[in-house]
Amino acid sequence: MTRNSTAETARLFAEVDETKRVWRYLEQPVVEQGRPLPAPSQDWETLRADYDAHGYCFVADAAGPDLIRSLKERVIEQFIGEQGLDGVQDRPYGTEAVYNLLNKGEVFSRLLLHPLVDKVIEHSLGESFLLSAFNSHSTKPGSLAQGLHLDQMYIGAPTPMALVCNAVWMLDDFTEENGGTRVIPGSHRWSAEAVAAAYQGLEPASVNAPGTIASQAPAGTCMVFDGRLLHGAGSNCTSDQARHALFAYYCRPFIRQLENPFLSIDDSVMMSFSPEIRKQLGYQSWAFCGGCEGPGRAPPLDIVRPTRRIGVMHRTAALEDSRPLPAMTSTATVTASGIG
Ligand SMILES: O=C(O)CCC(=O)C(=O)O
Repeated sequence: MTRNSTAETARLFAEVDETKRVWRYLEQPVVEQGRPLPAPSQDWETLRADYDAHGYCFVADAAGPDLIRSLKERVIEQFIGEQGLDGVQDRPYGTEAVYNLLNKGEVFSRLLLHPLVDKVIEHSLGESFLLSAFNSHSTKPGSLAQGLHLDQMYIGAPTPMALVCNAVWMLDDFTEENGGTRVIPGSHRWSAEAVAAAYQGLEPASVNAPGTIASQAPAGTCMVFDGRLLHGAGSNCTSDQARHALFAYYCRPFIRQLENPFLSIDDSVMMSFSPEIRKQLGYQSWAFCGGCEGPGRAPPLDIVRPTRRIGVMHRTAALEDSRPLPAMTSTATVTASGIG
């Protein structure tokens, strides 16, 4: 604290005051009993009431058809390029994942900073939330159901407010048949005992879990759900319809991000983002957390880092949509100038 100027100290204390606002989230929202299940909407009051009552809501037409087409092409191309590479998975239930999307095409960053989606996330997590990970999860014909789980299970204790939430960008229509994410509406407000009884973990399951329903909405919808909601990928019973989706996962600003953006995103890609995106990735401090050269001291947005050599990393980056995929067998060293 001694390093901070008076003005910085005043700002820090103002931010700590923000934590008092966080405690207000302990006052549970008034939940409308008997509210119908969520349907896609762009009306804020509808989204907020759906989210509070059921633990999720559908932002209608959050991305247009051209953008959805580009995202789907890029994610499929990247998945094919990464096959056989260490750390890239066909997941146990047969779904396909691509991680660290922001490093793999400018097109993915176009989904960030959506005003209505971010408004729901802020409602869930408070101000200054962070993007914790951005991955694709696609069910394939014949893929199994994923066990019922919570996205904040690693916290290890029930919480009276959401600590994380997920924004699911549907690149295909989500249906019962193609594995639309299964949810138990309202389970974000269940007791710890009720959650523990239904919790299955991440093991694949041959049937969809009892008590769940499929989230169903057209491609272009963004479903935002509370980190305490019991959910899992549904089994894909079709013979020919994959269900592609991008999962942007967010956390409160005092929680460690799932993917470390400072190590996994190439410097040149990071610097191509707007300051607002960089802030969501962690170029911000909040209260005493995330400071740089002193508790709570905000990192400069254009920070230049000292030369560093931290180890060998497999090349999985496709930095521009138009760039041909690199040979995926080569390795690269992370240095101050990015992937070399
Ligand atoms: O693919 C889905 O529908 C859900 C994915 C999920 O919850 C997970 O991977 O943890």
